[in-house]
Amino acid sequence: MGVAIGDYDNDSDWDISYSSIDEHILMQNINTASQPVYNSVAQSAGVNINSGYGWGTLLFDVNNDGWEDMYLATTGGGADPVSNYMFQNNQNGTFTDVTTTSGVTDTNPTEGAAWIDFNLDGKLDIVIGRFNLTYQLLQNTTTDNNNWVGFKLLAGANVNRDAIGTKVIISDSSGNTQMRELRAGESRGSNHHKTLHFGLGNSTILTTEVIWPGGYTHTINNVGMNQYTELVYPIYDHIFKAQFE
Ligand SMILES: [Ca+2]
Ligand SMILES: [Ca+2]
Ligand SMILES: [Ca+2]
Ligand SMILES: [Ca+2]
Repeated sequence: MGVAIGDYDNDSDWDISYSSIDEHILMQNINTASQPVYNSVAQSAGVNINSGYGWGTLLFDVNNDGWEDMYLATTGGGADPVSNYMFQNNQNGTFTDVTTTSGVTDTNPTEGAAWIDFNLDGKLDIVIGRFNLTYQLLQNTTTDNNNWVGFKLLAGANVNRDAIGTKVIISDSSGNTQMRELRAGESRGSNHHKTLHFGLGNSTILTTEVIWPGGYTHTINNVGMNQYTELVYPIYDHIFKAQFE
C-alpha cells in the first residue's frame, strides 16, 4: 500500500520496495540489455515482513554510508500491535533488522511515513502519521561522522517550478555511483522533503550529473560536502547551447 523507488544495491537501476496487506515486497532490478527485469528478493534480502498491514515505506540512507536503508510503517492486522520496522543496508544486497536499536518501535498504528531533514544537519529524520493519533517526528541522532551531500532544486521557465523529475547521479572516491530522482507522492499518502540527499561514508564526492526534466544535462565537479547546495535550472546556458550546438 506504500511504495519506495530507489537503487538500494547501487548498480544504477531503479529497484522497488512496496508494502501490502499481506507481505512486504522488495523487487530487485536485474536489468539485462537495458530492459528492466525484476526479481522478488524480500526473503533473501532479509526484509520479508509478514505481520500486520504494511503502509508507508521508505528507501533512504539514514546512516550516510552511501547505501539506502529501509523503513516500513505498519498497523496491526488483528488484535496484536505490530512495530514499525527499520532495516540497515549491509552493502551486499541484504539488510539487517535494526528496529529494536533504532528507536522506531512505536506499536501504534502508522500509515503515513515520509523522510525529512527538518534540522538540516544532513541526517534524515522521519515524520509519521498515526491512525487516529498525533503525527510524530523522529529525529535521527545517529552518531557517525560520515560525509554527505544534499541538493535543493529550483527550476522554472520550461521546467516545472519544483523540478519534479530531476535525476542526480553522483560518483565518489570509493568508486561508488548513486542516483536519486525528485518525486512527488511516494510512500503512502505522503511527500518527502523536496531535496535529494546522498550519504558518502568516508569518501569524497567527485562528480555530480544533473538531468533535468526534458533531458538537459550538466555536470558539476566542485560540490561542497556536508551541506546543501542549490541547483538552479540553467535557463540561459540551455538556450545558448541549443543555439550553438
Ligand atoms: Ca538497483
Ligand atoms: Ca540491478
Ligand atoms: Ca545506509
Ligand atoms: Ca536531521
